[in-house]
Parts: sequence; structure tokens; C-alpha cells
Amino acid sequence: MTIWGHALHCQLSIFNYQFNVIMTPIVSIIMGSTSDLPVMEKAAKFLDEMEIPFEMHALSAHRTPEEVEAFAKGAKDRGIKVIIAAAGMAAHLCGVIASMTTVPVIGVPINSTLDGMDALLAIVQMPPGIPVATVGINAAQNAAILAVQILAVGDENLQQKLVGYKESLKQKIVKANEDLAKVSFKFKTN
Ligand code: C2R
Repeated sequence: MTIWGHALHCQLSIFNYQFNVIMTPIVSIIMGSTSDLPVMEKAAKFLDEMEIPFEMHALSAHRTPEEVEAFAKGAKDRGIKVIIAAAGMAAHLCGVIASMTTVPVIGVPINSTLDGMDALLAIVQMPPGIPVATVGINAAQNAAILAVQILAVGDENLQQKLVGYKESLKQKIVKANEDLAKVSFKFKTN
């Protein structure tokens, strides 16, 4: 190998090393099918914004039960701190994962049939002992925010990012009121 080849090899090794160290996932986004992806992209986008390394997998308690078991039983030892699990219809996936791990599971009911009510009830109505922290139907962004809030309990830097995010929500309402001030009606007083 030439000296330049060697230098390039070393640089690539360092890059790979840093990449692996930085990008070890701490959140798992699991979905019952890739048909859930258009909804779950919102969770991925928020985790990206907060610079949280995460992984995404399609797994199904009905279609791939062995893989679900392997995932759930191995998640904690792989360093996963929060699992976001999304499913539509008879959404057993979230509860089945929660039954096999102590990692907190946030469930996202997907509106696939029956306006999502089937999935909502299947995820939220867990028997005592196996909680799934359920967000609203298709509320993937809220699932990601909740996941980051859980991670931020022991992380001041992340707390500050969330403070910034909440501040940006406030600004949205400030702007909304500025826009409303420009709307005029005969009997509108402000
Ligand atoms: P397809 O679009 O693949 O037919 O899936 C998925 O989350 C999806 O919303 C239709 C819907 O079935 C859901 N699904 C579950 C489970 N596996 C897939 N609820 C499960 O194991 O709970």
C-alpha cells in the first residue's frame, strides 16, 4: 500500500469508528408494516432535529413473532432506552414488545381501519402490569417528543433542546395572534 493509500485507509477507519460511536441508536422506531411509514416519518424527523441516534424496523407480532421476541429481549442490552412502536388494526405489536422488555414502550395507533379506533383501543387497553404509553391516533411526533422527554430526565443538554423546542411553539402562537390582529370584523374589538 502506498503512503497515500495508508493515510486514506487510516482516515476511513477513524471516520467509521466515529460514525459507529456517535450513531449507536438509543431509540427504536418499530412499525407493523412499511404502510405505517408515512405517519412514522414525523417521529423520525423530530429525533433527527434533536440529534438522537435511532433505528427503524418493520416487525409484526402476527407475521414475524420470533423476530419480535428477539428484538424485544435484546433491545436493552443493545443500549436502546426508549421504544416507539406503531401499528394499525389489531395492534398487538406494542403490547407484545412491552411484555418482553423493561425498556419503556410508547405506542402509536395508526389509522388504518375504523378511523384508528381499533388500534387505539388495542394499544391503550393493556392489562395491569404491562403498560404501553399510548399517544393519539397517528400522533407520531408526540411519541418522539415523549421519547426525548424520557431521555432528557438525566441529560441537561437535551433538556435545553426541549426548552428551545417549547419556546418555538410559543412563538407560533405569538405569530398567530399577530395575524389575528390584522383580521377585521365590524364587531371585533381587538
Ligand atoms: P399491511 O399494510 O402490511 O397489510 O399492514 C400494520 O401496523 C399496518 O397498520 C396493515 C396494518 O397491519 C398492522 N400490523 C399489526 C401487526 N402487524 C402488522 N397491527 C401486529 O403485529 O400487531
